[in-house]
Amino acid sequence: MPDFPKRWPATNPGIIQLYTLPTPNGQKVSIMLEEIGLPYEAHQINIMEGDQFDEDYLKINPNNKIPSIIDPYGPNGEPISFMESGAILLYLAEKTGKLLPSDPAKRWETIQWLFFQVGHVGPMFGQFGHFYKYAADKTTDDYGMHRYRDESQRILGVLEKRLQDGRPWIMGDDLTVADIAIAPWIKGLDWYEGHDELGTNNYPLVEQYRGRFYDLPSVQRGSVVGG
Ligand SMILES: N[C@@H](CCC(=O)N[C@@H](CS)C(=O)NCC(=O)O)C(=O)O
Repeated sequence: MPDFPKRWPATNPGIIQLYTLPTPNGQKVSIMLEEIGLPYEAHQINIMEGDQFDEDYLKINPNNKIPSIIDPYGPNGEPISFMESGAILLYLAEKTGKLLPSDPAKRWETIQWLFFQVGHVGPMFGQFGHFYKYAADKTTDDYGMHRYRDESQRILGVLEKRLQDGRPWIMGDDLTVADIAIAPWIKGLDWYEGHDELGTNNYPLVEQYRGRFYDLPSVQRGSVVGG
């Protein structure tokens, strides 16, 4: 059995252990687990209280962030633990053969959109939220907020264009890890209360996409895990 962080003991050490909080990055993994139907046990890592710096937790997530997982039965039946939600989604998709197309071209296209979220959507929306809401009283200079607002708008435009042919999901008719990664970040914009500043009503297809995603029962269950 792997070394579980002592502060968060596993009740059922034979199933996947998830360390999380229902932020967009956290939701990505809990929604994935609900959608693919793998049994798991969730532990709340309260990043406002500094849980992410716990010495044992740093062994599975040296970057002190949520989410992380431990799979007691990883490759070759050996335990594996790791960080980075995009990597976790790919791992779980490969483990179960779900939410990642088997056709190579489609598979790589899906991975491309997953990386688009990891490299652009998350970091840019997150920085917009920081400057617009959380650090609004820390600077009188609008430069940072405007830079990340403009970049977030550009990204919303890319997604709007992708959905223009009427496809329900990023890859077409089938839900994939790309949606599991992207949609929680669209939903996450609510927290920043910056819809007017971003002009999100200029991206109606993205808004409908988000609604479609959060109507799924697996998403409703997964999006509150760790709260
Ligand atoms: N690229 C990482 C980002 C994870 C991340 O930024 N997590 C945030 C919450 S959404 C966090 O744990 N912050 C705690 C901290 O910065 O100390 C992933 O996708 O897993």
